[in-house]
Amino acid sequence: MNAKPFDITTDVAWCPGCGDYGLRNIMLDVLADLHLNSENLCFVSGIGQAAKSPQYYDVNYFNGLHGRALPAAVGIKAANPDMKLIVQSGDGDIYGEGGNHLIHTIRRNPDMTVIVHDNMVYGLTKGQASPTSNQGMKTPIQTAGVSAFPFNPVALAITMGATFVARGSVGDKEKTKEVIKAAILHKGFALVDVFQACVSFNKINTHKWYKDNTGYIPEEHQKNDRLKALSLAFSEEPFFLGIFYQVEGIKIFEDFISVYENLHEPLYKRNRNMSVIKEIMDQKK
Ligand SMILES: Cc1ncc(C[n+]2csc(CCOP(=O)(O)OP(=O)(O)O)c2C)c(N)n1
Ligand SMILES: [Mg+2]
Repeated sequence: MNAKPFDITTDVAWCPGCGDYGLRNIMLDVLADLHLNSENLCFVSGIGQAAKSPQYYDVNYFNGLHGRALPAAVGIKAANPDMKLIVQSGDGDIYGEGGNHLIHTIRRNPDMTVIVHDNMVYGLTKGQASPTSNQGMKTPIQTAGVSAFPFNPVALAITMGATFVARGSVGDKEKTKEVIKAAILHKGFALVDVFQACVSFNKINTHKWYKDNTGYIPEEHQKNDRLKALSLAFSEEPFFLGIFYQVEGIKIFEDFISVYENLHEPLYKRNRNMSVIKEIMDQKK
């Protein structure tokens, strides 16, 4: 018998010492503590080492194309608004290839939690720069050092109107667990950027680097103060951890879907009326 619900014994393709294990352990505790019903829970990811995470839990999941976790997640929400959705993927996947989807998914405020393994590198493809890589970092592709300045996911999410924005660090299991739990319980779009080391391909942002360069948001911070949240998001000394911004009671994506106005039954359960579909198609001939 497995020790924790949602745990499975399986071959894991991560390097020894990878921060992905730490986030996996955090997530197994979070899922157990929240007593989520596995039938109404779906994980979604894209491609990358981090994106393999859902394969290592005993859950329903959808593995999309690289960068395409969010459109798939929005589609699942539209077909079944009752589904609890957790997107878990990498910084390259969500902020790089999927960056445009992130911007526009935030604007819709779907009720889902997006957890990003932020190791500041493309791990799976062996160490190219990701959007969050430090300027100057040398990689097998960026041999003279990364010229672009880093993407700031927390500031972007606050600016776009995400209704919950936080950052955790795998190095602090207990506090990161609480942040992720709050994100999952939040109604609306929640982004949790999670700092973690890539021991094989990022020799700069090590476990020690994350420890030395992070600090918690002061307790007196009012989570609904958006401008203050934004100024905390710009800090790099330290990079703050905790909940930057949370606002409740904002209408969610699902509330705008007209087919649910008078009938709650999820679309996927409804019978298709083929004669109506045929009529529409015939009109287009
Ligand atoms: C369209 C497309 N472009 C590029 C790739 C190659 N590719 C696969 S994973 C990946 C980067 C993954 O980085 P990240 O999301 O940070 O995950 P990590 O491996 O670091 O956990 C890339 C570039 C791909 N699979 N598909
Ligand atoms: Mg990465």
